Amino acid sequence: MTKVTRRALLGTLASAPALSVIGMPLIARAAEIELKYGNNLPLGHPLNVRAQEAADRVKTQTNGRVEIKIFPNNQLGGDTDMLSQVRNGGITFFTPSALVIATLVPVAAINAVGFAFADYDQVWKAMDGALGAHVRAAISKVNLFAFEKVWDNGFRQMTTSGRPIESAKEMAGLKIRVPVSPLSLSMFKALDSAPVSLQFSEVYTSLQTKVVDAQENPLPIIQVAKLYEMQKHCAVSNHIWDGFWFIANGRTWNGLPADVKKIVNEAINDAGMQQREDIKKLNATVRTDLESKGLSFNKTNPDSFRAKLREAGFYKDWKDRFGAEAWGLLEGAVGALA
Ligand code: X2X
Repeated sequence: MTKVTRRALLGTLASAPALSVIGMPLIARAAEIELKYGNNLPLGHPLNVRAQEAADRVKTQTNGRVEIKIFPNNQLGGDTDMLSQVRNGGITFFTPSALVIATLVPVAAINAVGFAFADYDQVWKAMDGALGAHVRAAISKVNLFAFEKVWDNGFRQMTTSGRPIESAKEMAGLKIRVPVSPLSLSMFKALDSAPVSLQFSEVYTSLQTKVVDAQENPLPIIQVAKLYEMQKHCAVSNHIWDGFWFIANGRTWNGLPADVKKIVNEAINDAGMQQREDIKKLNATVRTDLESKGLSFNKTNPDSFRAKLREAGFYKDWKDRFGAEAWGLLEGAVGALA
């Protein structure tokens, strides 16, 4: 029998019909460049749906040269683990929430200052404008590349297994899970709660085992991660607007050929814009769905929360921590805060 090189064999198989006579499925050519992307959300979340579309588009537009492999739902570890992996190049892409990347780039939490944004118009103007640019520049200083368009997590709401929260006074002593985020801890302490920082991978179990009684997240997350199964009440507080920065390891990113970078950049940013639209549409229906699953909703009194935060020195403290420049950009977008 003549010797067949592996390349020739693959060539033969690739030109054969999908199910060849010898019964082997078509073997696709392996991509030259394989890039791993890890995230903390279940597959059904728009972030994963649109990221997969971006990955497919990249594969097509590079004629199969570049493959982005997605590892959703904390498959590669929790938020803190993935943040170190994207720093050391173990993975190329990660989408940390602004709250979480702030453990590394403190100013990135600026969009999460309590009760800063009134609505999405203010959010996108700021994040697609000077405030977002300021944060991306800070991210680049730790050798990470941040894509221009921040993806939407949403306005965060509080859920509890015990009594409902209507005003700031019900926050006293509340055992509430918050992300691994100095700003979230500080804010819930200022509200007299007992916040516990946990990675998202641990939230469902921590509610189930009653390590905590409450948590706070945008409604699409409460829906997709089934957190409603462990909670009774949802307080519509809109206390933080949160987004996901799509980031890349700086070395890997800079080492990619220019044409590949351009294709990936456009695919990711376009997908991000579509993901924002998905969340917008979801926001119109998600409450009714969660109500049908047994979660009861109530309004809150935002002024009581703001007053409590002001009294506790929260705004003054974070103005000092973020610095005058960043704070000025935030206030430029939302008006005076402290
Ligand atoms: O961990 C959370 O609560 C989540 C999913 O919103 C973030 O990634 C910050």
